[in-house]
Amino acid sequence: MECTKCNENGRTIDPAVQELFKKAADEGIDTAWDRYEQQKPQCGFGELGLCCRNCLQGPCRINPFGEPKTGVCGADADLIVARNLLRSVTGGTASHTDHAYSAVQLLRLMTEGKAEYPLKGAGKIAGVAAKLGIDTKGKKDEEVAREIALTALADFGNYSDAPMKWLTATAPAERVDVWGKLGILPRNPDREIRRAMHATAMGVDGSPMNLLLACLKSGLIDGYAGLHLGTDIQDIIFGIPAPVKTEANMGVLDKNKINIIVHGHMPEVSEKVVEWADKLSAEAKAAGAEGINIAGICCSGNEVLMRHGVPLAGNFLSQELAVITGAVDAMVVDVQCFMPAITKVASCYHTRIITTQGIAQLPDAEHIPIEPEHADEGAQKIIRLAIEAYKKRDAAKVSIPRHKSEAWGGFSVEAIVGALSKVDAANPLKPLVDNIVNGNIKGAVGVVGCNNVKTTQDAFHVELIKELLANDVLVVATGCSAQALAKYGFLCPEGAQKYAGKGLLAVLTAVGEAAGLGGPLPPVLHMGSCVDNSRIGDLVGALAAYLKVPIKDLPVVASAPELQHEKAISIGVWAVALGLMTHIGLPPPVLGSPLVSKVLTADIEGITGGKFYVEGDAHKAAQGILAHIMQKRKGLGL
Ligand code: NFS
Ligand code: SF4
Repeated sequence: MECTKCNENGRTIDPAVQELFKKAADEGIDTAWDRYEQQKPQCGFGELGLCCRNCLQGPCRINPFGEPKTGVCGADADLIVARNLLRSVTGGTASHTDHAYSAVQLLRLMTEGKAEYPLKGAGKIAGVAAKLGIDTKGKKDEEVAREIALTALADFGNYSDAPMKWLTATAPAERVDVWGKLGILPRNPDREIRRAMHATAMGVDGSPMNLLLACLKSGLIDGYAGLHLGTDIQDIIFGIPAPVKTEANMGVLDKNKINIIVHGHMPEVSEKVVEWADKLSAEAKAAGAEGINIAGICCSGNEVLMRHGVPLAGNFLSQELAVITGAVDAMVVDVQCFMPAITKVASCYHTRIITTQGIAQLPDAEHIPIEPEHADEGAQKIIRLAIEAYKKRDAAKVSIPRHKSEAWGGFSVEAIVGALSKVDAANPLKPLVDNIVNGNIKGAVGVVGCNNVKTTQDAFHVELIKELLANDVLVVATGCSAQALAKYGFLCPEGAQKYAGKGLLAVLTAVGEAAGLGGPLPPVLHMGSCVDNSRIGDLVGALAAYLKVPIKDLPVVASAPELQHEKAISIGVWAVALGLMTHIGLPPPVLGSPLVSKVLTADIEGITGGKFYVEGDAHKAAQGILAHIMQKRKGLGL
């Protein structure tokens, strides 16, 4: 791995991306980093959250150093910041919830025989049904799956004041109680999202504190109607992930094959592309290629990595560079995190950009809908378009960096508990807890989230996790953070020897050997996409239940070092509501309100037990996280 210092302009530590920057410069192609330069200086009012455009009397801006102190309507800095924050959190929540809703609709159509997807996750059905109180006796899998889908849809149609069922059924009872007392238990997710938009409109909620409580509620919708519901339903449809070996970074692209990148978030798209790439490989060979190679970017990549070991081309900021290799024949996108710039970059090559969802189209892309009822037809069209594009590939423009690392994925809670049960079948969590108690493992960190052009790509993920692992902290990862760590060898067994402290290494080795891996577990366990942060929530909840303490008392911290998307903010709010200290590497636009900043980073700890911790330096963040872990250990008498 190259160090940050070898990267003079501070854009990325990824050697493959650095190599492709040179190619981009030679070919005169701009990337996100160039466009970021063109944006500088970015608006100070916006950065502090002090700009309001919620009515046509604005935009109004608050001067943090003087006048004006209010907008035309009298809204002050605290109110404007709180309103803007609620809109951001709710934007993230809407993204996750809409994604989850698509999965639910697919499952419903499957149980009506109307969708071209087989049910692959029968093993998940009983557990989810039990939590929801659905009787499974004498029923076929499809029947129970249908009841599960209808229960989810009932949450989305809930017109009563009862809280949404997915939350009360899957969140720890202690938390449901805390949230109930705060009056923030969400009812129907759609209705609450509507309420948040209404509350933030001109002349409605003027109380910053009330708006911050609404933020917490929005975070809970994200956690349960978005993440938890999404993961449960996707596991039922596509199967529960199990440990699988693959590779990560641009070197996974193959110049002799037709390269198709799946990018976005919806496994109903990426799964079909993977399926039909295999079925149509003869057509690829007839076109002169050695076969079809699928690689992932962002969470679509994570979904098929977790379930099929599909290799990873890169994370969020790598997306344009993947096209710049000249070796990508098609990039298939669905929703979220693909940059509109991608079609412009693709226009310099033979690469076809294919959109698949009605709500997510691009002017210069090919639109091939992937819908439950006709998914096979759509996927075949996509593969054939990629084959056609391949025939036009210009070999002179192809340059694939050789960099890649071995990476393991597939660590669902079921897989982790499965590995631990090889050590203690009767009591799988006992070995983990015993090692936390005896100090071999000091605590655990879930590292999640994006890349952000404002920080050196991957550097924060890597430096932070290196230091935590060396200090015997168990690390699980999702999203583009897991992808960052995958590229530098943190997700393979050899990484354990290299990065884990002595105590942690002993545990990883004992569990890995008991589970038949013939060596240690990887030092960072890849738990999936960002929606799969629900898996981390479940694991933490199970640990708390085992120890009979609230989550807030555990030596566990969440971190999103390079967060970018509104979704990362809404996940963070959910983590804080769960009771976790949540580190973020750069602040959301709230610093214009001393009140909001103080509530989020301090006062809220007295309410949920969690809080945000903002630290932009990797070493300082690691030290802050370790100090918090040691303090929580002390609280538990360890
Ligand atoms: Ni999460 Fe996954 Fe990546 Fe950030 Fe985007 S892909 S849902 S939002 S950028 S981690
Ligand atoms: Fe200005 Fe108030 Fe309108 Fe916002 S809602 S734009 S602060 S007048």
